[in-house]
Amino acid sequence: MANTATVDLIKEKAALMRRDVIEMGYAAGGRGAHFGPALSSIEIVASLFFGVMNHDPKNPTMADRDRFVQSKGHACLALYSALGEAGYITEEQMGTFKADNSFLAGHPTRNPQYGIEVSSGTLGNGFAIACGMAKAAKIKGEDHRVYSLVGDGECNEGVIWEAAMGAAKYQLDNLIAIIDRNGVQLAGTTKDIMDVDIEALWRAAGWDVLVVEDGNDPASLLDALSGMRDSGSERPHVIIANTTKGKGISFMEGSLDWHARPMNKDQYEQAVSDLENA
Ligand SMILES: Cc1ncc(C[n+]2csc(CCOP(=O)(O)OP(=O)(O)O)c2C)c(N)n1
Repeated sequence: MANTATVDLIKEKAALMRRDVIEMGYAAGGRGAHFGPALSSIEIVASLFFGVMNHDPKNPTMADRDRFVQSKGHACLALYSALGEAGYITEEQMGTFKADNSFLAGHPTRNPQYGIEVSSGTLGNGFAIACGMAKAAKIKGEDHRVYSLVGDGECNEGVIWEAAMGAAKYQLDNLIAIIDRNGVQLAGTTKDIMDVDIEALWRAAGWDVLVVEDGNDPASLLDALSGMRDSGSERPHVIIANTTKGKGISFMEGSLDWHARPMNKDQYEQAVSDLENA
């Protein structure tokens, strides 16, 4: 059972991160932001940064740190908000999201000094890099884990399966993928676009598979993440977390309209009110 104090901390951080996502995305003005994809994954990212991973914002490149690879890079606001709340980046830096010359671009750009391990945004590639990082850790005898956040739509990419089969072949038990199964992609639902049984596919690729029924619930996520981490299995691990796209904002939840777009003042005020009344 997850530790209550840790669950409370993750809930507190998740609430702050949701507010950060809205503030950063609204400040980006007409450039817009991927609100829905970031909001579905907040509890997953918060659980990793504030409950599971071995990392130190004061020593961001320490050799034995666990690595977080956000393969669904378009949801970078979830990562940036965690980096802000953990102390890797300042509030002032967060305010530069998508501004010219900012290192906080619309998709993550590798910058380990600030906790950004991998450039991502081309779906599938971040996960493949995560597999390579886990293999490299094995070769070098390093004792850390690699966590990779993957979209359910992203599982339509061929590179995912090539990399997943390789990870199983090389027994990368230091690799944990988390699928943010929010059921909505860019232009349709995952069911409409490619109706496949991803649980069966991951099993067939040779991975240990665990489904989390409520992937926006920190206690369930913590149990799954620590269970997978400590399972003793030689296979790589995947957690399929059922989430809600746009979680926490009334007019975004489950909506196809809020994959990515600018937010106007009325919408911003409604979003802030939703979070304040949550
Ligand atoms: C290789 C590639 N093809 C297409 C895109 C455009 N694209 C960006 S996000 C997205 C949908 C991703 O859906 P999903 O993985 O379910 O993530 P969600 O937005 O639901 O979190 C697409 C098709 C891309 N970034 N990379």
